[in-house]
Amino acid sequence: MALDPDIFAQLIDTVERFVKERLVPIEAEVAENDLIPAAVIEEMKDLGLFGISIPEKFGGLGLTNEEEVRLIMAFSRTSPAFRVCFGGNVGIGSQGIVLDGTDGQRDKYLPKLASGEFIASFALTEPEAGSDAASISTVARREGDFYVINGRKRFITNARNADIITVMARTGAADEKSGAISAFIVENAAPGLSFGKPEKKMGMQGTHICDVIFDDCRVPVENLIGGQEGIGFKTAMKVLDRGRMSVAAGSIGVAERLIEECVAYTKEREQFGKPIASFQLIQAMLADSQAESYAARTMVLDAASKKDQGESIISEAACCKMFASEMVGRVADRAVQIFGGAGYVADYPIERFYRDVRVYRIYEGTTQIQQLIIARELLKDS
Ligand code: COS
Repeated sequence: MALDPDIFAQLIDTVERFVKERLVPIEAEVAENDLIPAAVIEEMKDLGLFGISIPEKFGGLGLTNEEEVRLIMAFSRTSPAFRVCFGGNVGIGSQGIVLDGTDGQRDKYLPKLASGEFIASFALTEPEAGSDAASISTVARREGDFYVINGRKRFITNARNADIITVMARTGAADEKSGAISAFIVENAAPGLSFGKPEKKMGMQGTHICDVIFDDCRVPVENLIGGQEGIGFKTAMKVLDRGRMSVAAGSIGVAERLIEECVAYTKEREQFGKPIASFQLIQAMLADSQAESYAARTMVLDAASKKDQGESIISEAACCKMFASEMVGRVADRAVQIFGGAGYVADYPIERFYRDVRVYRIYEGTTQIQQLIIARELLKDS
């Protein structure tokens, strides 16, 4: 159920102030140190950000889809790295349990995820299985009251500091595709679990990704999500539908921030004796960015409200993820162009945002995978 509009407006106001006063001033420092200060993460917990998508009865805010994307847009007018702190708890790390978990799994994990006491991560991708997610080769073999997991996951965000990881593994035959995949909750203390080295990335400093290695890793049978083998691929796909809306909303927040930076810069920077904002070729770039960002905002709000009305939004979520992530790539590129040399050097935030947003077109399904999903939904027999 939607929050009281006044309470929701207050929440957005608080988030906007937190972003402006607390996060924007430390963006450069976070990127430089590749670390988000622990005190800032605690403040995010106090704001309730880790539990926005978790139902109230488990201690979360239980926001509607529309409220959630509005909040993420407001929060994302800063380095995208900050959203990653709670992104797993709100999206792909927790939603498997919210959507398909047993009552026992929900009772055990959701309150801790909602408060931020536990950090959640999501492990689907493997060295040989990226876009073709159904081809994963990590195996979970039942042995009495345990599953024994063997395999390797790749590029897993927040894996090292996660308390639980939602892991997709094969419980059926190797030649069977999606119907042979199950999802597990793996706690960080599970025997046989280890991590690769943190990868050096193009952007998003302050967030870390690494391999997750399962070497006869033993997981109790009660941690099989939904208590049923073979439904894990569908769980992962449903979780990704939701995650893709978050990526789209995040793209819009960053685009709006970049447009704001561009407007301020063009009014202040003078060439040929006047502010560059007075030149129509500059205005055209500002206008294109504004129109595209507004289009993305409108489509994300529409898709979220459809979801709140109980409609399936598989195609809409893919459209939003594809359009918004490509949009912010273009907006960031124009921002570099508008700032010129100042957009290429690290004294201004533009070059950092340009690198940060590049991953939006890749993770949680590449643009090309979103195209496949949209076309599949269009062409399937009704
Ligand atoms: N919600 C519910 N069920 C879904 C679904 C969704 N969004 N998407 C697919 N399914 C179901 C299908 O209906 C099908 O069910 P049946 O077997 O009962 O018919 C099953 O899942 C398999 O679907 P499909 O045949 O479409 O699977 P494919 O192997 O063709 O793969 C893509 C589909 C390419 C879309 C999938 O592999 C994908 O999303 N890849 C990208 C992975 C990704 O985003 N990785 C990022 C990792 S997290 S950073």
